[in-house]
Order: sequence, then C-alpha cells, then structure tokens
Amino acid sequence: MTAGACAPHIVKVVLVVSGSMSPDDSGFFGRLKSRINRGRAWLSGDLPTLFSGAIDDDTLEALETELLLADVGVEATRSLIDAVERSARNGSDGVEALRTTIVELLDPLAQPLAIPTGARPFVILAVGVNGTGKTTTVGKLAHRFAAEGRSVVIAAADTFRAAAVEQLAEWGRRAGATVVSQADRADPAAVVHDALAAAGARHADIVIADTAGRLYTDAGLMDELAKIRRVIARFDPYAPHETLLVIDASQGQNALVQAERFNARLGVTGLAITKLDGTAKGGIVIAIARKLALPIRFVAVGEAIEDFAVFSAREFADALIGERAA
Ligand SMILES: Nc1nc2c(ncn2[C@@H]2O[C@H](COP(=O)(O)OP(=O)(O)OP(=O)(O)O)[C@@H](O)[C@H]2O)c(=O)[nH]1
Ligand SMILES: [Mg+2]
Repeated sequence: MTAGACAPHIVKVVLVVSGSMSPDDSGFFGRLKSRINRGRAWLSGDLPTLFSGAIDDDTLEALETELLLADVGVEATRSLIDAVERSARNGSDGVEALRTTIVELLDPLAQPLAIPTGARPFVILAVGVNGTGKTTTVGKLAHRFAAEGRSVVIAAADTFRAAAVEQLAEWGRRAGATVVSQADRADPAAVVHDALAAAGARHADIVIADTAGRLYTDAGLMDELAKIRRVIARFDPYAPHETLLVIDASQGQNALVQAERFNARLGVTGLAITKLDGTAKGGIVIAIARKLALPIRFVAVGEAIEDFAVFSAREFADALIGERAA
C-alpha cells in the first residue's frame, strides 16, 4: 500500500431536507404484498382455496408443504400447523389462527432501532455476506436519518470494491450526509477511525459504517471486522451501538445460517432483511424469528428509498396472508 493510500477523503454534501424524504411505511407494506413472490403471494394466493372446505388432514398437509416451501422452517411450521389444527377443533377460522400465530411469533422481534440522545455519535456497523444489500441499506438509513433532521457520517469501509465508495457518495449526496473514504485497499478500520474523528469534530448524531461482504467462514475477514469493532470501542466503549446484519431473504435457509454464524461471532443486535420482493421464501423471516431472537429492524422490497421500512409484525403477516375478510 502506498503512503497516499491512507489519506482520508471526505466528501461533504450540503443537507437538503424535503418533506417527501420520509418513506410511507404503510404504502411500503402494500408494495411488499404485491411484490412477494412477484405478486403470487406464497400464502394469500392459495389460502382461500385451501381453507374453503373443512380443515382436515389434507388441508393441514397442503398448508405444511406451502410453509416449508416458503422456508418457514420445520419448527415454526409445526407451531403454525398446531395453531390451525387447534382452531379447527374449536370451530374457529384457520386463516385467522395462522395470522395470529405469525403475529405472536414476530411481534416480540419487531423492535425499531431507537437512537438514544445520550450516545453521540450513535454508531451503526453494517455487516453481512456478499451482495445482501449492505451498501444500499446504509444509503437508505442515511437518507432516513437525515430526513429526520439528524446529521449523519457514512464510513465507506468497504475498501475492496471501488464502486462501493461511488455508490455511497451518491447516497450521501441524496441524503445530505458526509461520506468518509480512503483509497482502494486501505485498512477498513482506518476508514472507520477517520469517520469517527470527523463525526466528533462535526458533533454528528450518527455514524453508519458500510463494510465489505464476507463469508463467516473466512477467519481473516471476520478478524478484520473484530478489528473495526475494537477501533470503534476506543472512541466509545459502548459502541458500536448497533451491529446490523443485512441478510437477503431470497437466500432462504442460507440467510438463517448467516444470521446464526454472524451472531455467534459478532453479537448481532439487529437485522435488516432485504429483497423480500420477488422471492417465494418470505417465510425465512418467521424461521429466523423462531430460531434466533434477534430484533428485526428493517425490511426492504427493492432498491429505492421508498422500498425500505421499519419492520411491523402485523403488516408483514397481512402481506403474507392477505387482509382479514370484512
Ligand atoms: N430487488 C432488490 N434488490 C436490492 C434490494 N436491496 C439491495 N438490492 C440490490 O442488490 C444489489 C447488491 O446491493 P448492495 O447494496 O451493493 O449489496 P452489498 O451487500 O453492499 O454488496 P457487497 O458490498 O458486494 O457485499 C444491488 O443491485 C442493489 O440495488 C432489495 O431489497 N430488493
Ligand atoms: Mg457493499
């Protein structure tokens, strides 16, 4: 690495906040519904037919197959089937039993990311395997926070991909956030260090660090994340305040394994679940909730700012199952 590679490069962009910046989350869940499995919602499409007659063993078996195909996972599928079976015995509505059980499972984990006034800057570290949507999520988050009137510094700590810096510079421009970067192949921990120093000098509210995608099996790259965390902790022993794992819902059971492994190594404090559009595997959200009690902070159904929302258990269940009949 040349000496010049370590020189910090700070892109300062003027903050422009307009009223349209804050995404409408209720509209978002409408989009989620229309986009899951490209409009052929994995449950709502088939439920009316499935539950049109008496709920018998065949119905339950068909539902079980649907749930497993949607990557709900064996354990969560079992508890959902049990709930529907119980409701059938009581003569109540199977679809509503399914909805209630899904909401009961997800609701405790629908914990929005709270930014306390005490922690300044509040530090968010975005991690995950390659291509899950980390950089996009960091950009959307910066946009969201800026729209709320907070000052944001983005640390472009993916120094492997030159395009990541450009991607973030563009998001930074749109969000009115400061983007701190260094030359290609620079030490990501040094970029985060510079970003924290810049945030301190500017009294910024939030620092969001983007990191390169990595497999949890790559010990060297996982150590690199540990180093980034140590650098952050030198600024504030309680930071990072949020270790946000970004997972791609369309990867199904693989996403669950990623969550398990990253959590074991880093202590994940929140999840952003992306690419719920165009996947038949939206059930992975339920499997993750059942297996790992990790807060689900955000969900995404596309690349645009408005395709990003705070997770809501009720809205999610409605998107999967369809609205309650009037
Ligand atoms: N359909 C869809 N595409 C998304 C979503 N979120 C991100 N993408 C796209 O997925 C691709 C990868 O997104 P990035 O944000 O670059 O992913 P990343 O995790 O930063 O990738 P690496 O840094 O290479 O590990 C891009 O084309 C994004 O536009 C989403 O919710 N839905
Ligand atoms: Mg990236």
